[in-house]
Amino acid sequence: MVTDNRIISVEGFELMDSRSNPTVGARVVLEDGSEGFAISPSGASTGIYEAHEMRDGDSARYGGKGVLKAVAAIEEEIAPALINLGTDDQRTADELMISLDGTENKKRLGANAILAVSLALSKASAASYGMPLYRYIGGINGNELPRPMMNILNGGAHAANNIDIQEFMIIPYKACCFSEGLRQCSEIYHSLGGILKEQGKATGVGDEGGFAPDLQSDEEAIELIVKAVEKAGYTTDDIKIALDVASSEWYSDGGYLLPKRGKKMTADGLIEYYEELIAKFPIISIEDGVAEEDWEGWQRLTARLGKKIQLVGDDLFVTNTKRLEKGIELGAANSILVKLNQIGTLTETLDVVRLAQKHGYTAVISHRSGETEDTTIADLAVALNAGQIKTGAPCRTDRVAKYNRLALIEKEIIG
Ligand code: 2PG
Ligand code: MG
Repeated sequence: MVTDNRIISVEGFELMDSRSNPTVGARVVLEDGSEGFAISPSGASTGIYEAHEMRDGDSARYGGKGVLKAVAAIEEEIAPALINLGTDDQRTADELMISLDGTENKKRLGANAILAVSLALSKASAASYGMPLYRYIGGINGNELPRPMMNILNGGAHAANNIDIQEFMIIPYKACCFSEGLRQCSEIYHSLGGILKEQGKATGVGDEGGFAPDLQSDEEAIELIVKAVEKAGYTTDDIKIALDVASSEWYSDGGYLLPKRGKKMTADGLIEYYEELIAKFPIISIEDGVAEEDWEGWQRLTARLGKKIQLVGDDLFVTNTKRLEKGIELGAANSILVKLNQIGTLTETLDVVRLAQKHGYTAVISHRSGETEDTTIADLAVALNAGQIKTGAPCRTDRVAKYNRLALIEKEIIG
């Protein structure tokens, strides 16, 4: 449908994320008075091929992490280009911003600036149609609530403990629906907290709300989770485990150095290690098992484990169609992690998910470790029938906001 509704204003804001770092917000207002507001998230274990997150580099403010330049890019360049544009075509607006930026990785205007505007525009358009965002993006077909992958124990770059693996997630595999899965995960989260307390271990949390104790080994983290599952009254048939190894963080000189334990490993050593873990524990998904540059390692990992479990490419694909095309061609991974700010526009994100689904790759919609109250990814997961969302522990409002949004969507769709 084409209307003559137009964009009348685009504003940028320097706001704050969950790690107390500045991030970019944007508001788009349409001629009919509809408004959309969105905030870009920010990663810590970022992939080297991600779109560029623009920071000021002025050490006198926020240790150089200010985003006033990105805000200026919105107000001085993006706004004049978008004002008066019709709003029915998100793709046209996103492509306009991409060509205005003119670089391969959005480094001139900043993907953090472009994404905030792209999402704010989609929300303004949804509001203008009187539709929730998931319905505007997904149409009448976007109805499936995702299963959460909840990161209840944090390590790697997201915690100051001695665990090398970044994320230990639980999946409510048998839950009938989203709200039941949410309840189960929350009960297990509390059960894990209780076990850690009983054992005299730290119960402080990491960046994504999962506990972050020091442990004997990374494997002990999985043992504790299995205990927590059982103590909460569930079995390992009900609840499965997913890991985000985030091994790009370990990659150097063609090998892997697990920084906290100081252990050196090869890609084949890692693959064997995963095989052992899968044999012992109910692990059904491993993300970034090998590094973003190690295509051969990915091919071997996929050949070995790709029929048994989900192998998710995060740093490997960076939500980028070209990198996913390469992965499909080489037989690397069987799933893609989807993070809007890795690529920088809603349109490109939708394109990459379509490509993945066409080639039988699953898509896991994901938060970043630096988040805000923005809940766009909850709507996106439903719009795309992705079936899976990774958005942290049921702890910290930046994570819980997404779960609460999904609970509301479930009520709307299912009643
Ligand atoms: C990841 C993410 C989110 P970050 O590696 O998958 O959990 O972390 O945002 O730090 O890249
Ligand atoms: Mg990851």
